[in-house]
Amino acid sequence: KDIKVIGIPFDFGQDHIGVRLAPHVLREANLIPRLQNIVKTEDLGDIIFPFKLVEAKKDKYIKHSLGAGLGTKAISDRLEEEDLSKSFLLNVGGDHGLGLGTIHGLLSHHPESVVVWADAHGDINTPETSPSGNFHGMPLAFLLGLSQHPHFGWIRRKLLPNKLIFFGPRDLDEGEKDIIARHNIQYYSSEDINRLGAKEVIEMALHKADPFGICPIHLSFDVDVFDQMDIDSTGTKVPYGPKLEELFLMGGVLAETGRLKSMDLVELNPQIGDAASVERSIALVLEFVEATLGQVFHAGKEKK
Ligand code: DIR
Ligand code: MN
Ligand code: MN
Ligand code: MN
Repeated sequence: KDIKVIGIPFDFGQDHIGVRLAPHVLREANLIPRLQNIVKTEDLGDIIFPFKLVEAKKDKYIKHSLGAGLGTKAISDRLEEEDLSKSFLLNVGGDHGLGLGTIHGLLSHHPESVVVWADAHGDINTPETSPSGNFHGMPLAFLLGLSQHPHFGWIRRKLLPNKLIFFGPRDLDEGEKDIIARHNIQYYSSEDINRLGAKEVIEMALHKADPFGICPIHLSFDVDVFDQMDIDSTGTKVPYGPKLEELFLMGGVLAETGRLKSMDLVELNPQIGDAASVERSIALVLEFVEATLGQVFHAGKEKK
């Protein structure tokens, strides 16, 4: 078992280009050596998006729709061809729009995956319900097959709504609330988590999504799930997040299952905040990854 890290400087999902720098700054902050301390780690480099400049005009409903469509397809294709049978995959974004690509690609390896979407937001707007037109608020609508768009005609796999778990949302748009209710998607707000405890919440959620405890788990971690007091360097901060220790506990419980296979780390933007808060944000993100992956490999060792 080892770790593979791939940088995904995807920024078509929103308007702050700083998110594309996150893979670089995290490597500068010793992401790879810190993972090496846990287990053998291979850096696969970055996925390159060479078509940044081809899109000039804005789509009626999705900003940068051509970049978002081609970019997520490139991500999915890249992950599909990667040998992941013996590896934990860490996808370092980039904005959360990339989750369509990573999860679509991962579904080719593990079609029955459970996805834990840790986020202050729902990211399940359709182009019609989106108040912003930002694609990073829509990837789940495409993954669940609730949206069609010419630039996303390549999508051929679906995540089932009962395999999706929202952890920590507290800023949902009206259309998103409808979609979540209509599809009966498991939803645990930061209030639920602080009241019931992260361990209880995530164990209950996993049991409902996968009663036999056999499905691989993917964690799609938007750093804005942290309370805005804990993280400054991200584009859409929201107050009243889960406590820090509850989020670390969630990562730990997923790791302890022995089935956590992959993780997206998205929306860190080193162009937001002053130097000190950028440094603090990077440190927190690294600490979370290190703690969670440390437990993935620790738990694995004990089982063997
Ligand atoms: C909002 C914000 N729901 C939208 N979404 C964000 O634009 O669709 N997701 N910031 O991370
Ligand atoms: Mn913006
Ligand atoms: Mn998100
Ligand atoms: Mn978010």
